[in-house]
Amino acid sequence: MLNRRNFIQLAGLSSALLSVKNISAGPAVSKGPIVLSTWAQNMNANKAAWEVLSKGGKALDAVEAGVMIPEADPHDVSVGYGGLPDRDGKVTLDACIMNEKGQCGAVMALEHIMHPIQVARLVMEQTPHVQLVGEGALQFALSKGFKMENLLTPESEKAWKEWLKTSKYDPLTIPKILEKNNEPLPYPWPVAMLNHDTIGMIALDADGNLSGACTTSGMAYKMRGRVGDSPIIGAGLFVDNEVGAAASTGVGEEVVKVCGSHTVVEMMRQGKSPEAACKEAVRRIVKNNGINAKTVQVGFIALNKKGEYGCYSVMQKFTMAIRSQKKEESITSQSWFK
Ligand code: SD4
Repeated sequence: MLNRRNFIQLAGLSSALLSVKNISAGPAVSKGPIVLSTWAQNMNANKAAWEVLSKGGKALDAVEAGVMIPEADPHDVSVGYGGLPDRDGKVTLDACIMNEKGQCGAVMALEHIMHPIQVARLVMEQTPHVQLVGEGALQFALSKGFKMENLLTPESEKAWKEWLKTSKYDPLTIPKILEKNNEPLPYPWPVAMLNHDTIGMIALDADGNLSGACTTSGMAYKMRGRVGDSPIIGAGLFVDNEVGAAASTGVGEEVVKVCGSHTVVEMMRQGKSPEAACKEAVRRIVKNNGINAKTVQVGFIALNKKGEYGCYSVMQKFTMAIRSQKKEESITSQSWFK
């Protein structure tokens, strides 16, 4: 299995190739189905989505199956099982899903359920609502036959107890660490690094339909009850089947403030390439944060109806995983701050 360092190195290589290609060939494009995910390590998740897409399956089923991989992976400390808890030691999950008809569902601050994305899909398909939160979301999940599980692994509990010694909530230290070490960080990663593995996945199927999913345990050691961008339609995820789809990762508060993924899709509607559309959302985040912008990491991924795709981030080292008929790779995003 590739470790994070290998992924990042691979990403660096691909990025060099891609940037050369982009100069002459315009936006990267895929003919036929394609799936994109935030972060290189989600190539595994793309693989599960590709199982569905390559057989002519629906983008909606593909993204659901795809994001269930990190949800069940105890080593992914930003999603589902093994996700780092809030400051009170509770693992609380945020997820949303959106289909080609503009239908969507979300759960926020859901506890004890391994696959929040499945619950989000049921909110979309079987309730008159779009969002269920906390206790109500849990009751709904249990009524649909989901089992309560302990999602706090011994490793994440240990990390939380270690964090309690200082209790300093500091999502903004990651970029500082990354800047200092111009190298991929060795495992085990510093806790601050662990805030950036949320999966946002968007896909185009063989019928030309788009769907997306986003799932996370949110920022590590957040306040109890805090909800980020990931389960918010228009922030962590947005799909408009006439235009394209987008998803985000990073400091959710900043994404919410600019309706990030919706902004990206609207920019594509106005004719921008996926990368340029992501860049415009990033520009607004940078503008909002003034001199502190360099301490905020946010990354966007985007895909349009033609199969063109791209990404862009505030800080360096954001990566995107791609799977299509021709490609299984990860690329490193262009970033506002070099
Ligand atoms: C949040 N956007 O809750 C998420 C955090 C994230 O990888 O992306 N983690 O704000």
